[in-house]
Amino acid sequence: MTDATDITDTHCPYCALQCGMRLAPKEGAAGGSVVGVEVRERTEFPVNQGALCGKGRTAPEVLSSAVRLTEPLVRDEATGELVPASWESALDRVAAGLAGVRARHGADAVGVFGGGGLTNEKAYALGKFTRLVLGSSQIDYNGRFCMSSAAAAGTRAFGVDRGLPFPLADVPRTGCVLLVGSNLAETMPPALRYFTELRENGGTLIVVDPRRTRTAEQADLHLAPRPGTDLALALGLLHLVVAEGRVDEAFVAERTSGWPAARAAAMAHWPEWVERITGVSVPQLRAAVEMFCAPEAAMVLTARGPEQQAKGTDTVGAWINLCLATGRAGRPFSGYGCLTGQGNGQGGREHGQKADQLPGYRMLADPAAREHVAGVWGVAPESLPGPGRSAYELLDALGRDTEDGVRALMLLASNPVVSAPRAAHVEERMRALDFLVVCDVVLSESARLADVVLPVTQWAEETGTLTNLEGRVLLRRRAVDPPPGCRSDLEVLHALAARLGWEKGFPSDPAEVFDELRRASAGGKADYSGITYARIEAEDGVFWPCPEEEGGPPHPGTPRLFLDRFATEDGRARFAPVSHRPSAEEPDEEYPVLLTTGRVLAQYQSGAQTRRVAELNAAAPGPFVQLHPRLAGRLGAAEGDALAVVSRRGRAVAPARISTDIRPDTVFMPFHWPGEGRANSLTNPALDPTSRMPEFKVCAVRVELAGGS
Ligand SMILES: Nc1nc2c(c(=O)[nH]1)N[C@H]1C(S)=C(S)[C@@H](COP(=O)(O)OP(=O)(O)OC[C@H]3O[C@@H](n4cnc5c(=O)[nH]c(N)nc54)[C@H](O)[C@@H]3O)O[C@H]1N2
Ligand SMILES: Nc1nc2c(c(=O)[nH]1)N[C@H]1C(S)=C(S)[C@@H](COP(=O)(O)OP(=O)(O)OC[C@H]3O[C@@H](n4cnc5c(=O)[nH]c(N)nc54)[C@H](O)[C@@H]3O)O[C@H]1N2
Ligand code: SF4
Ligand SMILES: [Mo]
Repeated sequence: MTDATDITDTHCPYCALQCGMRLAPKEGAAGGSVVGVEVRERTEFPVNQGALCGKGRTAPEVLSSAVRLTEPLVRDEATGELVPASWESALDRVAAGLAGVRARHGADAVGVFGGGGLTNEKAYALGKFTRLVLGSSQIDYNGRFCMSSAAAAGTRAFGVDRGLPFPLADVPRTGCVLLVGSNLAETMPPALRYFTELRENGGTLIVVDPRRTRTAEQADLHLAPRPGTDLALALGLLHLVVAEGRVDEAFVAERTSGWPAARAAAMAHWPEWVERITGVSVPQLRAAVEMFCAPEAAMVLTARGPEQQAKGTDTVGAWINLCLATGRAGRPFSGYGCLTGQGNGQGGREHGQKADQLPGYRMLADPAAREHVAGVWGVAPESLPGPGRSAYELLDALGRDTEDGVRALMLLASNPVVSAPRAAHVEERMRALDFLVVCDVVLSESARLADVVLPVTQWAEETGTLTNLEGRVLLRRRAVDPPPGCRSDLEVLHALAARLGWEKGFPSDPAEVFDELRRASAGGKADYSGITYARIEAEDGVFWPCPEEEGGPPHPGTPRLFLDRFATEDGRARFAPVSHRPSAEEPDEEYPVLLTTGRVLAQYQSGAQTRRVAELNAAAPGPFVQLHPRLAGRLGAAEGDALAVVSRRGRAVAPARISTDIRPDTVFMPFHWPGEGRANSLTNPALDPTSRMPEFKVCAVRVELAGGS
């Protein structure tokens, strides 16, 4: 990396809050940092107002050549080792690898797996590359593991899916927030200020989480259901809303459809039954209903807790039903929102790397959508492949010796060896591939399995747009030069396209790609056509939809959705007639304990980036098993003892962390580490029938002393 010469305003590489930050040249080496750039506050950026968490503050350390890839690597056929190679020979090998598999097994034998951390430009180019250059339908991405259940439920209810339908700044102005399965004090720390401000304004916060987290500690009311029972909980609350006469009948009549069926379903779920299923007492249910219904406005926000379930779509639907029945949607300072996860978790799903989608949140199966996008791409609509497999199904099909097996994979911006459910199986499938190419900034656990590893540039070294959890499109600007051996993902796609016969159509300049993305998204649900880099910079981001207006003043963007009408055909929000069902795997004699998984403050995702930062490793050095003293007592386990957690998929070993902050019937493991303590060795790949989300948040396990401790 060469030193930054200017002060540049940009954004954090990590989560969906996309905190604004200022990068400046670092003066002298006295600070001991390994790179010549330092992070400064950017107080005028509205979302985080200068605040950053430790991950964002230390992000420049991952720019250092010391921890990253700086030259292509190819697998030496003789020794089996990854060895340095020139860009030209590495790219030739990738083109030959992909084309060879296609020639032998057909276009759908070549798969692509992307990531929600990719910029809009990259996600767009990747989807186009897969469908045109590879001619394959087999593309999906890690966002499927993230907010796909909320996306499916949001689309079903409102006709469009945007994380929050309002800016975060609306949170302190509502009366009550029901926060379901989000530990934002650890996963988006600067956002906590909005909830603190809410309470200072006299509003209330209800947190639903099986664990008493740092977020739950801030709540006026903490409900701690058994993992996997949020659907029953939401139905129980709706039952009480009806029984207590708190339905907003006028709102239901004017702005919704489907209430009778949803009402009937809720009435079949008695509070006493809900108490038995969830472990949340009837008085607590009543208290929650009172708190939620008393003020004039209220919000329900969900995150991965209720979403990463094999019934995540229905579960989110049930929470949306609660908003609709009480008139808490489509009105100022009221509504349902999903806290998205990755830096571009929102935009990453709008521009075509999802198996069933085309740019602008268009559906691949919709003839009009195909025609529009094919027009922008200059191809015949019939030449576009149809929808492909979802993320886990794609990973599960890798290396399969069948008609429809996927024999070659191009992997960008994800590390499934650590982060995919039933990870040992996924790792085995990846090893069985004929050809694997990985583009990454570091040698991740997944990159280690590749035939070719291409070292790419990252956040501060390149320009691109991202869409944060509010639907605000942001410009992350280049602040420093990349190491000479690295190329951007767009340059990689450009070079590969050229080798595979597409000299045109894959520019490596992000501004040029964005211009095409605008046209491709025009008229779609996520319409970006009125957004330009210049506008984003001038306005601290622009909220989609923002169509380009012919003549007249430019469209202002849409910070708040649904105030006049919902985005369904008839303008009404749709209730979902949902009923409770058990988790895919319930505890039994052999596997009597529930496992849930999630995050800790100092590590990010598979840890590929944050495990390379000393300060973060000191704060969160490794995996652990959080368990209640009562369960620990039964096992004879003391703090720090090595525990073996065993599920039908596999076994993981990590030290005990004993705490009354978790239910006695549940253990929690963070998923940031590979190896022996890998939580995903245990998780259940049971999929939600609609969103195809795996059940990361609940499976049955046995816990025992690992011995030798
Ligand atoms: N520090 C840090 N921050 C991150 C990330 C990271 O890896 N590290 N990743 C980013 C990304 S991509 C995402 S998606 C977000 C995720 O952000 P969050 O959703 O806040 O994170 P999780 O820890 O996965 O899950 C939240 C909570 O759900 C609870 N939970 C578990 N099972 C259930 C259940 O059945 N029902 C309910 N209601 N709750 C349950 C867990 O106890 C946990 O406290 O964070 C983003 N920010
Ligand atoms: N058990 C359990 N498992 C989970 C979850 C859970 O709650 N529990 N959560 C799931 C969720 S919500 C998510 S989002 C996934 C996330 O898990 P992953 O998909 O593995 O995400 P990351 O670890 O962020 O991987 C991103 C990779 O891309 C690289 N990278 C960074 N920037 C770029 C770039 O610009 N280009 C390219 N080519 N590469 C880049 C990074 O170095 C890293 O190796 O994990 C899922 N897995
Ligand atoms: S909260 Fe998210 S965006 Fe903000 S500094 Fe931390 S990781 Fe980066
Ligand atoms: Mo995520």
